[in-house]
Amino acid sequence: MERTFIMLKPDAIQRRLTGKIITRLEERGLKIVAAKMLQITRELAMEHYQEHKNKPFFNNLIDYITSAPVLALVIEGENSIKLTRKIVGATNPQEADPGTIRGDFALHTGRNIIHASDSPKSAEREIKLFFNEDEIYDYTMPDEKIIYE
Ligand code: YYY
Ligand code: MG
Repeated sequence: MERTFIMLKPDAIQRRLTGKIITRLEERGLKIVAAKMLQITRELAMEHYQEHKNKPFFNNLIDYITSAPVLALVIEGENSIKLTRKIVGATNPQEADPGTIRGDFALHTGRNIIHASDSPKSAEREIKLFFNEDEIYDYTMPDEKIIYE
């Protein structure tokens, strides 16, 4: 089983979309193994988005992501990193397919409501940045034997 890092950004919380977004991940068969609401510090935001530090949108991105609380989650399931990126949709919501989270709920790249790790390396790094090992739960769901072949 693979773990990935998801974050519902401030606009997702402000627009009361938390339940709808989490439902999409759960209904697909993915499992929540950690969850935390927090208002990100500028320091953590800059660390999380370090790969973009020289991009023109970096300051706006940091302002936005630190502006109000977010919901950080660790999601587990087979191939969860790629699968979650597909469920989330393209970075620019105007290019995201209908049926994806961004394609159904967002309009602007700078307000694209959700983050999802893009590779195993980022997932590992981002999970560590937001969660201690003892905040991540190892448990089984009774329907796992039905969902997986
Ligand atoms: O991984 P993903 O969130 O889909 O996109 P990234 O290319 O990693 O960019 C991170 C984040 O930065 C994006 O979700 C919105 C913001 N951003 C932006 O505001 N303007 C851009 N041109 C590109 C990205
Ligand atoms: Mg990214």
